[in-house]
Amino acid sequence: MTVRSVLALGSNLGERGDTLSLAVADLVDTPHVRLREVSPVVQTRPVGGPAGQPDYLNMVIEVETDLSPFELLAHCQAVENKHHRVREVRWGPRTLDIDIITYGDLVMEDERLTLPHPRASGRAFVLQPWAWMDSAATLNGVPVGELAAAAADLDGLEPFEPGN
Ligand code: PH2
Ligand code: MG
Ligand code: MG
Repeated sequence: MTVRSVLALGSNLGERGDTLSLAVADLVDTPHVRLREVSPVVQTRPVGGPAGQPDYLNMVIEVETDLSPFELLAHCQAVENKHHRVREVRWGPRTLDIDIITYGDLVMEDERLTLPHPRASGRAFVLQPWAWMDSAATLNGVPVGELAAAAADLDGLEPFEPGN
C-alpha cells in the first residue's frame, strides 16, 4: 500500500537553494519514496524564533511512499542530519528543516508527530507553494490557496529566482 504525503522544506543558513535541491534528491533516493510533485521555491521572512535571523527559502513536495508515518519521519530526520541540521533554539536558524504536512488523510496526535502538521494551516510559507504546486489541494477540508490568502506571513513571500 502506498500513501501520498506532502513534505515542507525550509532553509535559512548556508547555500539555501543547493541544500533544498540536494535534500529533495536525498528524500527520493530510496525505493520507498517516489517524487510526485515539486513546488516553486519561495523566499520568506522568518516566522517566530529569535529576531534578526536570515530569510528562508521554502518549498513543498508531494511524494508517494510505502513507509509508515514514523518511518517517513525518521527518513526526513536522517536527511536533515546529513545536511548538518543541529537542533538548538526552537524555530532558530537552520540549514534544513523537513516537516511532514500530510500523510494521506491520516489524523494523529503523538508527541513525536502530529498530522496534519498542527501549524501548517496558518503558514503561507507552506500553503502558498503548495497551492502553486497543486491548485486542488485542501487541508482540513479548506482549499490551501484560501488558507494561504488569509495567512499573516503571505506579505513577505516572493518567488525565488536563483542568482538574485
Ligand atoms: N520554519 C519554522 C519557523 N519559522 N519561517 C519561515 N519563513 N520558514 C520556515 O520554514 C520556518 C519559519 C519552524 O520550522
Ligand atoms: Mg518546521
Ligand atoms: Mg521540523
